[in-house]
Amino acid sequence: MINNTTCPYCGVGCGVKAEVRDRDIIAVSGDAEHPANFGRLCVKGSALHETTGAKDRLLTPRVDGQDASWDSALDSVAGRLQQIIERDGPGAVAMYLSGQLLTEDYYVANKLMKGFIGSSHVDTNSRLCMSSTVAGYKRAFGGDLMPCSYEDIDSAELMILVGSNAAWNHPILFQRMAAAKKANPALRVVVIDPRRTATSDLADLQLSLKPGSDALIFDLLLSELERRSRLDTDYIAAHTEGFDDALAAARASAPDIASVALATDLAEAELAQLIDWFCNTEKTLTLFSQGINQSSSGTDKVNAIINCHLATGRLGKPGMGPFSLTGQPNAMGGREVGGLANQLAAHMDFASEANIDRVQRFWQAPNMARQEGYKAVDLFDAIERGEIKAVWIMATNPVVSLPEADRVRRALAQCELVIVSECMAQTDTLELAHIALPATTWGEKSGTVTNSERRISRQRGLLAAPGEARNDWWAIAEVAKRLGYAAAFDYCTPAQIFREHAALSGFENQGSRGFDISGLSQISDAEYDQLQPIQWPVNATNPEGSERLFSDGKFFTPSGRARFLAITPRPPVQQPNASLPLQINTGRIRDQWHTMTRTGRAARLLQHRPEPFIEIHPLDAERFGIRDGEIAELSNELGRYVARASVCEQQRPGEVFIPMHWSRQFSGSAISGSLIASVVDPVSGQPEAKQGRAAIRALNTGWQARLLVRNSIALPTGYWTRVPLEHCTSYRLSDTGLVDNWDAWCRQYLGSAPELRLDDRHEGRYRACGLENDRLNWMLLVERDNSLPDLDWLDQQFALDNLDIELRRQLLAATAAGAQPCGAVVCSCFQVREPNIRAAIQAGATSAEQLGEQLKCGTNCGSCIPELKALITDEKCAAPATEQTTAEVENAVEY
Ligand SMILES: Nc1nc2c(c(=O)[nH]1)N[C@H]1C(S)=C(S)[C@@H](COP(=O)(O)OP(=O)(O)OC[C@H]3O[C@@H](n4cnc5c(=O)[nH]c(N)nc54)[C@H](O)[C@@H]3O)O[C@H]1N2
Ligand SMILES: Nc1nc2c(c(=O)[nH]1)N[C@H]1C(S)=C(S)[C@@H](COP(=O)(O)OP(=O)(O)OC[C@H]3O[C@@H](n4cnc5c(=O)[nH]c(N)nc54)[C@H](O)[C@@H]3O)O[C@H]1N2
Ligand code: SF4
Ligand SMILES: [Mo]
Repeated sequence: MINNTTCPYCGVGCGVKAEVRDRDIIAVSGDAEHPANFGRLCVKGSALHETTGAKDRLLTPRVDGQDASWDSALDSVAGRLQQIIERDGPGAVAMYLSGQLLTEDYYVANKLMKGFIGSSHVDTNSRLCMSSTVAGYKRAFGGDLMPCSYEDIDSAELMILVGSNAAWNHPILFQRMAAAKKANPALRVVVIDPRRTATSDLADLQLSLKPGSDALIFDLLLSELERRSRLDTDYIAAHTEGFDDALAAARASAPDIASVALATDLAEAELAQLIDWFCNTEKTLTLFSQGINQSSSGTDKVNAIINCHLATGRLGKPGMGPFSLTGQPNAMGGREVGGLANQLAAHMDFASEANIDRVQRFWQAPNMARQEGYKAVDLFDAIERGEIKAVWIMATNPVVSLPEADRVRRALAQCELVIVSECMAQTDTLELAHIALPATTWGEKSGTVTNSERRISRQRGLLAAPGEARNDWWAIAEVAKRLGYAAAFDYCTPAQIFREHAALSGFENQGSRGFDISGLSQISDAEYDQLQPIQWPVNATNPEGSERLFSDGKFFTPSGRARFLAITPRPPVQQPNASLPLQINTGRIRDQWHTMTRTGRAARLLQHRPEPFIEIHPLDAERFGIRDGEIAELSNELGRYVARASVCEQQRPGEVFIPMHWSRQFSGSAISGSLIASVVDPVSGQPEAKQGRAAIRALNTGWQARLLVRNSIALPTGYWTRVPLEHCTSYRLSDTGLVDNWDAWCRQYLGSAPELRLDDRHEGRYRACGLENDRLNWMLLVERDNSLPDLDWLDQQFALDNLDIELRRQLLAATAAGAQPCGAVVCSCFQVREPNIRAAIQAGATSAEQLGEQLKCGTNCGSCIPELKALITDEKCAAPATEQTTAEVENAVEY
């Protein structure tokens, strides 16, 4: 049977068709009718069916390390919470939620905490993600209201991507941008990012600015708009307030192009080009994401962007507007229910008594929280101080994703009561739980999510929950009942919760709040089941939803006018200095999702970037003695991060880029948050995760090895990183010092002496296999170079019951007959590797299209196309001036 549902990864919110057979999702494809993706899926979405099922799942509740029944686990949660509330008051209890919960889960959690337990210490990982945007929109528009629609991409004439690597992080939207550019060659694309990324591939203009200096550019744009008489003075007069102050501030901080060029490290000509395009292009879309938000002045940056759109009246119309690309599948839904500690519910906050009173009456709440709670960083500080005694963490992994990750770990380790609702069996945070509650996840749970363009879509439960896994909303409601609030939490279905949420959005609204889905508050269970993707608001005025907000020039501020904000740009707080000379930039890679708890299980998603890395500029590599491919350590007063150095020119000298994904489950010390200080934006509380600082040193390892094992092992000290394969687990190991006796090493760490071995000291090569009943149990390959046989082939050998002589010989030989050449997978959809692509280029392919025709790479989701193009350029540069002979080409592709 084929069912419609929604992808649980990024905020693009693609519609998915899932084919269910024998209680399993056997295939997924894009939903051709879904307006977010029209049938396309990126590689993460395409691999969804590979990450479902009971393997590696948390399957039973656990209390104090022991398996427990749900009944007793829920009794423990309620009993221990009650005890703490009675002893220390409701303020001693907190919840830490996630933009990956469904709206229904989120609504129930928020209601329990803010209305019934009476604590507003409910925050969410959206604090680390979108909170500066929320604050910026609220300041400008009087509500957290993102005005645009994906279809604006189709008609835009200038797209400015600021702090967004959409090619990797919003791939399907990026494909839409690429298609728009193809259809309209006049469309200009500007990428503002200190780093060159896959997104830069689409750029007509790349501004590799000094980290954190974005607001200066937008202040400059504002003052230049005025200087060149390109303001929409009618719009400013009719629909806005605060323009004069904003202009004065912009002029003061960005007096002219020359001074801004100096402060942002950009060329005057580059800025002049941007100004020229911005001044002269009505249909301008500014798309921004974490390069703007994750900053100690993120809110101001958001407003600096919005100022330019207000000054030109460029919002509320097709093809234009300040467009925040949300990260998580339901970041938007969390904002709608009020999941942040400074929100109350349904876009009401604690600022007005009338709102608090309104929500209290709607919920019939006995213990209404009356003021804002702690934002994420403050919340974990309060846990560390012992002020908060109990925290319930749901669908997020804070000991990896929060700044000062090591301190967060210590704080949780000493917290009196840590409850973790999680779907996977092993996560860094789950290890610290007193009570673990197994949650259903994608494919099993039902509810709604809202994507970046305010479009509400259904996720549908298609599979039976494995083991004892239960829906998060159910677990919260059960705890609420045990705390004595049965009547208010008597939910049987997500539809019931959704109707209540929709009703609250319309409750005494009368046009005062932009978030209004009261048009959905009466839908029947059947209509909820069939709900088609729809953009809010959905109410009497917009029964079919609405693509765009503010078309009428009316805003939700007290005056009904949009507000300009006077912005004085501030540099990042974490500035490199003599002892911590490098600026650290952190972010995402194409095939992994956050802390890898799910995407880290799909072997094919770990082949593009199988290891944590440090991207460093050649000049810095030379300065600090770092060699490409060697293990290096970044460190500062907060912690350390150890990974493989990748010397490349994408980032500016003095800056390094590290991925945010690796946790202790996948590598020894590669948590980026360990290096990031808890510096936050004063308005939004969002941490400055994009600008850390550290020192670097080469670890000068004595050996490097790959280890494949059937069963898990206790790892030696030193560097390690793990890739789960189908039949075994693969590790890369490395350490300082030399091992004299590898046989003894195998006995110590792998539990048995090698049965097959090749010890070629001269070549620096040692290969050994441990067998059990003719089956491969482990294999260790210590090599000086990286000329290993293909991992897939090695993995297959673990599936065999009987290793014949020929295979044993091949295992020890340098190359294996059945093995593909090694090399990173560039196209994950079709598993096309770099050596094959290079070979095709050397054989004559000159475009990504030709490569696609020959190898299929880039023909599904397209997110590897920028890399295909980069390889073509790279090969062109590497090619000798004369024509290569066939033999030379063949030589070049021998691996
Ligand atoms: N593959 C994949 N996709 C994802 C996710 C994932 O984990 N994996 N996560 C999702 C989530 S939750 C989110 S929030 C989004 C995030 O999506 P993005 O915001 O696109 O992701 P990041 O890689 O964190 O950061 C974007 C860029 O900001 C740049 N940057 C750093 N400092 C500055 C600066 O000072 N100014 C400017 N202009 N740019 C700067 C970085 O170099 C980086 O290229 O992605 C979503 N999509
Ligand atoms: N240094 C640095 N740090 C960052 C960032 C950065 O760019 N740099 N980005 C920040 C951003 S934007 C974000 S969004 C965060 C993300 O950081 P996290 O939210 O910590 O990351 P996830 O790995 O998505 O964590 C989600 C957890 O929920 C579990 N889960 C999945 N589905 C369900 C479910 O239905 N129910 C329950 N109960 N559990 C479920 C998953 O297995 C996983 O353990 O990281 C932030 N931290
Ligand atoms: S772009 Fe990829 S990860 Fe994002 S929703 Fe679509 S399929 Fe999922
Ligand atoms: Mo995010």
